[in-house]
Amino acid sequence: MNTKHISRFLSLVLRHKPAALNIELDPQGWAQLDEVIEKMQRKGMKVDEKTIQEVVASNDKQRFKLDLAKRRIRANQGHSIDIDLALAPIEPPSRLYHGTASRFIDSIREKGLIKGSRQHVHLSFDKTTAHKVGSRHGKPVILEIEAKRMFDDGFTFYRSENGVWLTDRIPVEYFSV
Ligand code: HQG
Repeated sequence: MNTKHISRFLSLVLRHKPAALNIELDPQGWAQLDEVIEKMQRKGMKVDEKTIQEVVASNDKQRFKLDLAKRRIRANQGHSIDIDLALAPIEPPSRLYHGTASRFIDSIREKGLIKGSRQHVHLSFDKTTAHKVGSRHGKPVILEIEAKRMFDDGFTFYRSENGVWLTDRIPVEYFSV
């Protein structure tokens, strides 16, 4: 099992489906590292503490975090299950970007950006990242969001440990034209 496969599997378990590994996450999304490793091994996956540490450290988007004692692991963002990352609200920059696919645009222009199955709408700090995010879904389109104006109007923003900006929804009036 290579690093990418392990990362994919951890994303599934830590963001969406802990039952796939027969584990439970605590309210902040942490899993016990020992238990994760043992249960992955039981499934025939060749992992140990060192492999997991390497996956966490080398992950292109820094998707995972180990706690200080390296006893627990969690995903930094992207959850569909109901956990509380306990992030502090923070003032966003003037503009943030959302990468999506052209086939969603009509619906987005009508309803605004909604979080769908995830816990937040995800925004990128720069256009390059937004472009990559959008490409995952099809022909990429980048929306520019007037984040600071939203913040001034009372919307709450968070930034995950790996630099993804998160908010609840984005009404259409905050898209810059
Ligand atoms: C779209 C990746 C129709 C939205 C990235 C997106 C991110 C609408 C899709 C993270 C809509 C949801 C999340 C509306 C939003 N009508 N479509 N009103 N509002 N959408 O995958 O933001 O690689 O749940 O534009 O880096 O693409 O997994 O969200 O296209 O941080 O670590 O509905 O996933 O990180 O798709 O990506 P997703 P996302 P990882």
